[in-house]
Amino acid sequence: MTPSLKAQYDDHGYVVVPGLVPAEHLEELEAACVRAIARTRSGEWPHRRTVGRQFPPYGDGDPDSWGVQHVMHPDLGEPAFARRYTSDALVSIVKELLGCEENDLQMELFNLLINPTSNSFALRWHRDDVPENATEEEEREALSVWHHGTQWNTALRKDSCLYVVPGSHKVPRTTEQRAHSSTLDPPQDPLAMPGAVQVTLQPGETVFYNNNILHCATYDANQPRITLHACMGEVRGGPTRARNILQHGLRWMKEERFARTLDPRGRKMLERIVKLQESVKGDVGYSLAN
Ligand SMILES: O=C(O)CCC(=O)C(=O)O
Repeated sequence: MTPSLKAQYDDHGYVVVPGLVPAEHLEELEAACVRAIARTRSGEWPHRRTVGRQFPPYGDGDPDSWGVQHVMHPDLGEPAFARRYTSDALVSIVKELLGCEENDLQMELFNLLINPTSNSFALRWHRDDVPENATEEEEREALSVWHHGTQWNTALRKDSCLYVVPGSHKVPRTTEQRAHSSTLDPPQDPLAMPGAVQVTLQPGETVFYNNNILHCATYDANQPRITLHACMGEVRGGPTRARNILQHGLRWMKEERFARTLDPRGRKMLERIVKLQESVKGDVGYSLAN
């Protein structure tokens, strides 16, 4: 018997799911992506991941970009992204993977991962919310906390950028894995990491992953990439998700004009993240150093 998606996700820390973008949504999503990417590359859209910066804050030091941030932002004017985020297909799979109800879900990040145009770039091995200098004990402790959220990449073009170490979301790094991930530099050869696999997505496929799985990525300036990159959490996570999510700067979500772009399900999800933002006092800081 094939294990359920949730069993695969829980065991390996990731699972690939085909066919979550219905054909009737594909055309409008593609068109929205093409416009958003063009505005980012021209410098008109300021919310972007800049080449040379691996994690937030991304700054604006390099004109070349490897990501478009905040694609549901009302200033971008692309409602196809929010429609996608709150679609039945996506919400039902997130509920299954998290084992929660729709009323628990909170709206989080929705970005695009793209190829840089002039400089190939890479991200070092990391877990999104556990620093690489954590001791083995600190790592064990951080990984023992249930994550209350899932992250995903949906490829609109074939995408082989992401590498993961299956099962590493549950266990601290071995001494050898630690040696491969202790540096702030991206790896020369990601497959030299013990246990690493390359995740290849065909257009339309989605990989859902626990973002504390050990992962890295390489971005080839000559290989077109258009990949939706998002996460959704559940309210039970409370403050445990705050830094990981709010470090990306989500104050714009509180504007009434954003709520007006959403369907009723989206508005409810938005209310829950706004509540989280309001419960956090002071600066959340950043999960990882650049
Ligand atoms: O490019 C990817 O697929 C992974 C991105 C990533 O690791 C991150 O945003 O932390």
